[in-house]
Amino acid sequence: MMNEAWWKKAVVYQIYPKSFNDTTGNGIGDIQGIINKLDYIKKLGVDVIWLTPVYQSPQKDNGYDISDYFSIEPTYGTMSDFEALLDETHKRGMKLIMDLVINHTSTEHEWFKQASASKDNEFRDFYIWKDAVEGEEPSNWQSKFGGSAWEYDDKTDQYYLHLFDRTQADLNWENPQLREKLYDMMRFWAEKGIDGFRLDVINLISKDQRFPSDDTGDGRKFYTDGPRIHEFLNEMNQSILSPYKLMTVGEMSSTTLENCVLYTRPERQELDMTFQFHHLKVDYPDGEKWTKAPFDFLELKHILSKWQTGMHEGNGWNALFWCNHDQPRVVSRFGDEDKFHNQSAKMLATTLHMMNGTPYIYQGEEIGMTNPNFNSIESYRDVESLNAYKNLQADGKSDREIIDILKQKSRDNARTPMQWSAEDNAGFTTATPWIPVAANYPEINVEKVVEEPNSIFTHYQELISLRKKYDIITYGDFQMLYESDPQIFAYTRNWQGRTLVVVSNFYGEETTVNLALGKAAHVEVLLSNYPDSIKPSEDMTLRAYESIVYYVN
Ligand code: TEU
Repeated sequence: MMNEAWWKKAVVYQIYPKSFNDTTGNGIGDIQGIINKLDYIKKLGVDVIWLTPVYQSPQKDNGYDISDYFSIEPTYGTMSDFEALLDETHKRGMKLIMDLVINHTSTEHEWFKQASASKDNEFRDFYIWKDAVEGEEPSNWQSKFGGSAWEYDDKTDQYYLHLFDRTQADLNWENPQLREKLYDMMRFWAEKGIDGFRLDVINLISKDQRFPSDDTGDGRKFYTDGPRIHEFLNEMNQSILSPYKLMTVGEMSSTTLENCVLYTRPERQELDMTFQFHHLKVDYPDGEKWTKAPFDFLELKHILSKWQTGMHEGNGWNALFWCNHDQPRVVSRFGDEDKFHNQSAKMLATTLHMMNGTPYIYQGEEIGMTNPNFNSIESYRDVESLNAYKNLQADGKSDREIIDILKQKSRDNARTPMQWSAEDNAGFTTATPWIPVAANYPEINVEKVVEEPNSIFTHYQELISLRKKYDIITYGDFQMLYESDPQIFAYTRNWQGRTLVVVSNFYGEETTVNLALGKAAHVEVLLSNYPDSIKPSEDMTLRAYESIVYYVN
């Protein structure tokens, strides 16, 4: 009998199909391309594949704008291609979870086409429609992609809500018929044999039904971790998630530790684990994403320590990640993509993977892919980034200033094609890719590193195998060390009398650390990103980005 919480020892690999591998020669990745690379993914040692949306979609938001939940976007392939992917994934002893976007649909979804046809249409109440207030938008809520969150529909003289792009209309979760339709759809995919779901911005589905204007912000306090969220998740769990034993990870926008404990405490039967983003906003001064700024290292440590201890003590469960399809490449953001590329990528991987939770590896992270550093707006594709470009121009920023901001913050940083080899277009496609390949692909690619003994890839393999071998990584507690040190990221994990000590130099300058472990019975170096790391001692020198895992038993 599979252990109920098998995912606590699992590692997940996230695939962004559009940029993974093109086999049809149209410059866009496809499902057959993923099938052709399953042996590579298996070699890494991961247990689960998270597939970002492949449902039919007009692709305004690269598939997070779904127009038909029951069919596959033809650009990616057919339903039989998907079924082959699922079968081939299972044959290799891996699981596959689907990305589920049920906070909103595309405005090209049949439900929305019906709903917007007339006020008395049977599907009208599947979405959120409001009259103008004093001739203006119903409230001052702002879209996360810029501008008002309300779009006027002149056919029926009402506004509809869209927390993201105007082509992504929010669903009305207050409507039980809508919820049942969504559960039926989830059952359709569960019956196909998928192993779980990643639930897109799932903590936004419950809105304050007064839809009041927010005189202190952009309205998010009236729909984030909303009034009925736990009720809805428990209902979904009872209807689908538990009956089909599906693994679930909820993407939680602007959430709190208290809520994530409630979302993931097993006895509450809501979700298995949650993504939160507070640690990925430490380079957003005053919460502002669209500005060029260094990251706040002490804040990063504080946040991660708070979530590690808080979720462990609350019996919740973290999804651990540095990057995904919405975030810049971690080696560019928190490491050194030039001089210490190899060491810093490994340091970041070790620092995250030895923590308490289920680690997620985003495609290309395992070979140290970097931001592409595009120099022209012509290279960008992301709807959020293109909106930001227009808004920053309107704010009077020069093109140079805006490009410098996009270089650091755009979601396209993670969406450049997977770098398979030094061949044209990094072996991703024989056509012109839908988005340019990063220029460093001849130096950073799978073919170059997959057999290299000291590569970033082999370091991830070793981290994954440590997680399988040592239960302390899964069940141990978490204690941050030297939390106020401006350079060192160090912590311990304790379990059943044993201790894991993880110490990293987060920067490129040497530093010293006092790691006197007292009369420890037996200390061994489990893993390091330097071949000759020494045993712990009083005034140890840590070299540039040196990161060591000690096991004390
Ligand atoms: O992301 C939620 C979200 O808010 C992200 O867009 C991200 O947090 C933001 O860009 C940071 O500035 C999910 C999906 O991951 C994203 O790709 C979709 O665009 C979004 O929801 C809407 O479905």
